[in-house]
Amino acid sequence: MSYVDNVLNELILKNPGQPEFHQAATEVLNTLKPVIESNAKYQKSSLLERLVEPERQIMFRVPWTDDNGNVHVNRGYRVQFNSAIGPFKGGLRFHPSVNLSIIKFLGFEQIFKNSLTGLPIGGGKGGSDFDPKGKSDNEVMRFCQSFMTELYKYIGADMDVPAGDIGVGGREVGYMYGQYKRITGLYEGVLTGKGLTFGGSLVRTEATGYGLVYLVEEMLNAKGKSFKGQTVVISGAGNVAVYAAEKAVQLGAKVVSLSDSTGYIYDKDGIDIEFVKELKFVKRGRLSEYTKQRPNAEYHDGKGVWNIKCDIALPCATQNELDENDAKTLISNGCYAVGEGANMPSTLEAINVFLENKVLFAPAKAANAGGVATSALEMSQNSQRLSWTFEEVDSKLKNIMVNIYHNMDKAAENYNMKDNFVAGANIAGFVKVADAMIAQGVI
Ligand code: NDP
Ligand code: 2IT
Repeated sequence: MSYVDNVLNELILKNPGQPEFHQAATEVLNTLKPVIESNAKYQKSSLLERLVEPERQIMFRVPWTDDNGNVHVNRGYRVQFNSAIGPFKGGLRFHPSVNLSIIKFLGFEQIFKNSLTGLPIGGGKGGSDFDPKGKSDNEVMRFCQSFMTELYKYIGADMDVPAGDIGVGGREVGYMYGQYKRITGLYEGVLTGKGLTFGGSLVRTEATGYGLVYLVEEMLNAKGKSFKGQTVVISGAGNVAVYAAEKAVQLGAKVVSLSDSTGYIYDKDGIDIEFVKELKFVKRGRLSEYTKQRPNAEYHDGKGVWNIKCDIALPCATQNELDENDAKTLISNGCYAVGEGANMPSTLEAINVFLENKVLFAPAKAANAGGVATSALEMSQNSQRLSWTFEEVDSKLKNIMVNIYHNMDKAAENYNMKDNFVAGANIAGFVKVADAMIAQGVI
């Protein structure tokens, strides 16, 4: 049995009941085989065994009181996966589905994604099974304060810098930042995605969606194509989905769908993005209300967004939202390019279908790295005690995404896997972290 297979078997035995973590590790380690097999130093230093074991995993009680005086208890997590190339960095997810498996898969992927940005950030992730849906602002604030009252012990501007993810946006980051500052007395860049009046960076809100479209545009350009005139299907209706839609439209595409966990909308004339922003980010409403504004659009309950005919698909909701059958349906409807805005949205089987059918496939670690890259730019601005202009941050973001595309393209080609960007991204992200770990000794 090969070294990689051995490590994967051990990982599955040692981490029972963590299917998402198994899935993420299987995808990465399998694509690393050619690198591992041609470089004895990795096996010799048990590099993979070290890489798949988080440096530290923190789980804690988060008690909070609702508006009626009832006490609730949620579970908080922070998995500090790898700090070889910089302080732990990665988002916090608040969603009822959060468990250790989900946080570990996200933290593991974050290592390679952060390495791909070219910036000095390690990998981590955290969150809670708290459900912000239907909670008042005061309830969300009390939850965030309780969460930070425990988490503050383990984070810091040069140690671990959390940010947003599903269910965590500007409001939640603001409440957590206030509590961190109150407890520690430190006014430091300990969180990113902050409000613009207290250390936040311009473009951070838009960064993941914009970055996704910048990277996919570069991938399309390399094949003599572009977003211009193309029909785009997007899933999700949150931070990533909405700003991906906005940038795709700016580049001349027509975006005909968005979705949430209850259903999806199809607007053949092109989604009214300003209306969706107001509906989702200000009123915190549901997508089903979209047809009130646009009576000619359709709202459908349930899944099914991948049945809509398109040229380009951008899954931007959540893990495993696009399976093998969805991949086949997309291809039979003429879809030739996919860019993953969400983390691990495609199942392993779906990825294989895309690769076998020569679909241009930009994997999450590369395609959605613009959010965390801009977070790292926010950290730089905080250290400098300066704020850069929108144009300055946006042009840095674009540059980073273009470089990521070319680095993953080159890495795939170097190992005779041209256009397999899954392998290219994993290899390019891995080598830098692995070599830093070796240089730093047995850590
Ligand atoms: P938001 O909370 O802003 O939006 C999430 C969207 O996805 C909502 O429309 C939500 O619908 C939908 N969704 C969430 N969970 C499910 C589910 N189980 N089934 C179906 N739909 C679901 O999160 P983001 O936009 O920030 O995150 C979306 C994805 O992008 C995630 O995978 C995240 O990890 C990834 N990502 C985010 C980055 C960021 O900077 N924010 C950076 C890189 C990746 P509903 O409202 O009904 O729950
Ligand atoms: O998955 C991700 O990269 C994020 N949720 C963003 C993390 C960050 O630190 O900005």
